[in-house]
Amino acid sequence: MTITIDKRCPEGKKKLSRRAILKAGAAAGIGLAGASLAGCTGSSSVEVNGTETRTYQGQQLSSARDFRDETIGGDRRIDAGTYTLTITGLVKAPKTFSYDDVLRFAHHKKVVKLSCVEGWDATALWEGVLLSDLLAEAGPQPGAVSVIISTADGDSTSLDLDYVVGKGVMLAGMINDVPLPPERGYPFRVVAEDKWGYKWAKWVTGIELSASRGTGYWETNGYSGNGDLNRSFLS
Ligand SMILES: Nc1nc2c(c(=O)[nH]1)N[C@H]1C(S)=C(S)[C@@H](COP(=O)(O)O)O[C@H]1N2
Ligand SMILES: [Mo]
Repeated sequence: MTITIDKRCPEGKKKLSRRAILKAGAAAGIGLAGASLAGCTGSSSVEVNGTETRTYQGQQLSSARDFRDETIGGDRRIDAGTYTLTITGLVKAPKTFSYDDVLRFAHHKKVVKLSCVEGWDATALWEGVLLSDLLAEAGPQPGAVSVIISTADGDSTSLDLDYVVGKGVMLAGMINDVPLPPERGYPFRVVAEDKWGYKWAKWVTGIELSASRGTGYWETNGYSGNGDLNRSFLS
């Protein structure tokens, strides 16, 4: 799979001041010295391919450019032609899907708001496939309770299997009727409705069913494991 790092955005601006992030960056071999942040969070740098829908069923939508970039280690650019999504762990038959394989599953559309712990939110129309449909193809085994999602920037997060199935959590490839810009998670990101933004994994490359919750970057740095929006995000 071909993945490149957008060097314009080595780290989220605010997060540069956080010691924990600096440590994580160092561990991941991401050099920060002298990194220029110019053009990183600027909306003009986000290339939108097509004309965005900005109202849907009477609801006003944010633009794909209105989101702030909250990425810990720089945006990733993934080539759809070599992209793979693996489904592993407590499943009867592990799977590897190509970009086209994922798109063959039934499409769903929904307006959902993303809220970040940094104090901003954005509402968009998301289109994608259901994580539960992908998992059904692999066949969850008894004992699987958690869905651990890994991403091309080397991070992971987890969502309870009950929540993923019950809520109809999507792996979205479109925002406002245009393909996700790389900054928004192309080719696929999680739409974790009712969860804080750090659960909305971008650049998803792996899904693992597990008997216990996984902890990714945000969860190891003090954010709650369930990420429920109606509760404090601090663990
Ligand atoms: N792979 C990956 N996904 C990620 C993040 C990240 O650093 N890496 N940041 C998360 C956080 S904290 C938020 S608030 C949202 C922000 O979405 P956006 O970057 O599309 O604005 O993405 C989430 N998904
Ligand atoms: Mo966030």
